[in-house]
Formats: sequence, structure tokens, C-alpha cells
Amino acid sequence: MTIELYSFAQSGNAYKVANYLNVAGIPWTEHFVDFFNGGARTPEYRSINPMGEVPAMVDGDVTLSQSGAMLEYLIDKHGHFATADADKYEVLRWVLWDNHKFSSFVGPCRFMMNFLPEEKRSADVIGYLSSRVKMSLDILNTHLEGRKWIVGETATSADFSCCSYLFYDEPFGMDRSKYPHIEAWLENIRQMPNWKHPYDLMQGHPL
Ligand SMILES: N[C@@H](CCC(=O)N[C@@H](CS)C(=O)NCC(=O)O)C(=O)O
Repeated sequence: MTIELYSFAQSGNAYKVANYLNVAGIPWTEHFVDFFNGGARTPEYRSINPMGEVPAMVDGDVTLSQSGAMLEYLIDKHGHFATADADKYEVLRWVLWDNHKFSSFVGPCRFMMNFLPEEKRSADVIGYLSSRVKMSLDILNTHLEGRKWIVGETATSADFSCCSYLFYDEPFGMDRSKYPHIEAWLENIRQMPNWKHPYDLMQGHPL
């Protein structure tokens, strides 16, 4: 049975898993969630993911939400981009940081700056989120100086998790000229065989 990923093109959280599946060459199909028209709020979607978030993933009798859990599940099952035992907790540390302090600010900041109707946008909230985004970009950029990947000598779930939102072109408070180590790392990911931009991998773009 093919893996089914519940996703939509603008979702950086879904792209973490879609990008992994794509470059790892694992067969999957997309189940498009019409997120901007309430597709994650329906009883049908809540029966798959009671947390109401995108992505969700179904692999036979396994159903998961949380992109970090999906990445670990897929790596355990298929072996691509596996973490060396010695690096396990270091990788986990970055995936947790991404979910708590990075994508968690980039995602809402980009949503508010680009997708929320203009009359609902709050300059104060955008200001707050942008300042958190900048703080996290500084942390990641400093960490990546002299490194090809976030942990160890090969790409891991930490890279798939942290890179995701940074491939989108809409503004989200990042001045790319200030983060050369992040840009070099993103290029390493772009060079992976079969890499695709999120808008070429998932449905729903343009809105
Ligand atoms: N930590 C979650 C975050 C998922 C998430 O926040 N997804 C967004 C869409 S990209 C969402 O569903 N937001 C709706 C909400 O928070 O209610 C993950 O990595 O899967």
C-alpha cells in the first residue's frame, strides 16, 4: 500500500515529509487538504488527525501526525538518511528546536504576511513573529558555519525539518543576504537527486 500524505503546497510542515519521501525515492501519493477553505477543520479530517494540523500520514494501519514523528517513522522503516546512533539525541534536539522555535514562528509569520486577508493582518503580531524568526535564523546560521549538514556528515531528519519553510519565496522576515551559511546549506539540499520545490511537489499553488 502506498503512503498517503495529507498536505497542501503552502504547508512547510507537509513539505518536510514530502521532500524526504521525494528525494528518498519512496512511493507516496498526496491527499490534498483544502486548508484555506477549512479542509483541516472537517470531521473527516479530524478523524485522521484529531489535532487538526497538516500534515497527516497514513501508511497501511499506521496513522501519524507531527512531521517530526513521520520523519522518524519513515527513516526507521526505510533507512534513507538514517542517523548514526551517536548523533541520535543531537538530531532530536534540532527537530524539537525546529518545531518549537523555528518553523513554529516562520509558518505563522509567512501566513500572516502573505495569506491572511489584509484587513486581518496585525502589524504588532507580524513584528513579534519576525523578531523571533530573525533570532532563530541567527542561531541556525551560526551553527551551520563550516558544516555541510546540521548534524554529522550526511543529511538527517534535522535538515529535512529545519530547511522546509526556507525554500518558499514569499516574504517571512528573512533577508537572505544576511545568512550565507543557511543559503549554502539550502543549496546542498537543492542538489539532492530529484529535489523539487514545494510548489512543484504538492497541490494547491497558486491559491
Ligand atoms: N508541529 C506540527 C505543526 C503542524 C502545523 O502547525 N501545521 C499547520 C499547517 S502548515 C496547521 O495545520 N495549522 C493549523 C492549526 O495550527 O490549527 C508538525 O510539524 O506537523
